[in-house]
Amino acid sequence: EQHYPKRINVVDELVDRHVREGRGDNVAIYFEDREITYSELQEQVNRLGNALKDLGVEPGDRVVARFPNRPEAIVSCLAIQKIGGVALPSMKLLRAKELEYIINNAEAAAVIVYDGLLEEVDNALPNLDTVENVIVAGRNGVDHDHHSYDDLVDAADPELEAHDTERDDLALMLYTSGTTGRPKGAIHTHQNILATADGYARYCLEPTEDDVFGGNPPLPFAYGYGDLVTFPLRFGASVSLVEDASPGDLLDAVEAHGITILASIPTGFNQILEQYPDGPEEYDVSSLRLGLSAGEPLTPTTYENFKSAYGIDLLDGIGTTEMLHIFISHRHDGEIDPSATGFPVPGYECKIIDPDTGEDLERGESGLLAVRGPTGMEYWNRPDKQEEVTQDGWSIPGDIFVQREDGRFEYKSRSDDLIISSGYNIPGPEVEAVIEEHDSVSEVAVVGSPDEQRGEIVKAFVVRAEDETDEDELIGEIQNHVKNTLAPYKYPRSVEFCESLPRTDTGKIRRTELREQEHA
Ligand code: 3SK
Repeated sequence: EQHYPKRINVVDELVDRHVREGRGDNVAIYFEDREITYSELQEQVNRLGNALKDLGVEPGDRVVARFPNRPEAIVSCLAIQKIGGVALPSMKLLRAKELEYIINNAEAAAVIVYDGLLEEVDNALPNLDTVENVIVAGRNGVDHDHHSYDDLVDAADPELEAHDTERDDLALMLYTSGTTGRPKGAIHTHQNILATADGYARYCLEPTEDDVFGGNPPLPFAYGYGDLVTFPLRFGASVSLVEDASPGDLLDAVEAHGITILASIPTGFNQILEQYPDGPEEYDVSSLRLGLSAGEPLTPTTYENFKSAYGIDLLDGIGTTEMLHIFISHRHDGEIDPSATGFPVPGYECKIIDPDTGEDLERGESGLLAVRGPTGMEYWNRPDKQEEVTQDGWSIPGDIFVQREDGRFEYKSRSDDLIISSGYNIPGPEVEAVIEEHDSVSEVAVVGSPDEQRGEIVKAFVVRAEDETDEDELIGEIQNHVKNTLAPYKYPRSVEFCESLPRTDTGKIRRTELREQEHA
């Protein structure tokens, strides 16, 4: 359990403390060929924080930071938090209409945006009710009549004391991309942010000052915010940022910056494997000690293939935007069983409850996962949702899990990914993991498709790997492979080939879109 003093500012803990304690010359951020030390980071944060104050940004104000994975994204979030504001990082793929909804819902006072992403902000601007200042960063020569980030920072005072915030003051707001409905703002306090590092990172990864975190989850994704902002800075380590990371860019950064902990989602690791199946000959990746995977369940196939080609474990974990980071995982030095997600992260309790009655279930029985710990589900201005997502102080993220006899939690599906066919409960992701093992399959998503006789049947959308197998023959092979691996009723009665799968900004498969398409 973590105990934080009542008055604490997360930026004092993540940046100022390192400078005070003599680590100012350590590298905090690697980006392209630049190295930004903790002292330099502190100065940039201070200058931007003072500039925001001069513009009238007050403690408690929400401020949007809209950037690709660049150093200004980190500086902006930290500057906002240091003056007591609430950072609202925004996904770069969001369009004007989506931005408009989020910014108005959050009643944001200002927007800091990278010039390459300005267009959608400008398109939304006429409909933004509360935004008083737009600050534009970047040197791409984009014409605008907003404040210039560089000019503001150059003119501002480099000294700034962290605002005297309380541990329960809001510091971060992340909108859930959600697969249905309007996005909701998940809210997090100064101590929630620290708790992700002092729980999951400290116990499962054991980082030291010598670690270099890197990878490609976007910073506005809670998973990316933890892996690429909170964790490196909490431990006085470094982060390597890569904009728009292809497998080659990522491996190049591993070599150039000496990344030790590489974070991605399963698709990211599969893309690396596809391009460099036997490990890369042209890059030296010997610095790597661990890979982190979340966002989608990691299949044993990807785990094994990555381990044999790259020699490192991929630590799977489950978290949510609302819980801020991972609450079930293995530990880097534990016995990793890739067919399970792992154990509750220290500080969290997890249990399985009956979806209908809410009663606790026994080990071995699958049901809804309930979680309790130092972070919890809470939304901005949505007290109505609170009852839906919590029960007696437990958060209910909406996942079906089983706790095995050995204590490990094994993911089954989202509660809405359960396919019910002829009375059988079939978790789509379980079938996906098996289909993915077939050599001719590159990606797969499984959903329920309506059926007169069975209620629903299992349907697989398959992106083929490059090979010559005849389509009908391949369908038969996939079906037989599932029948031979799982209970035969789980086999996909329907298989459709497609060019690509629909995904959210964070790379999750939009099964809802496929499901709705089937039910239309
Ligand atoms: O999707 C996940 O597993 C996840 C992990 C960490 C933080 C946030 C999310 C959504």
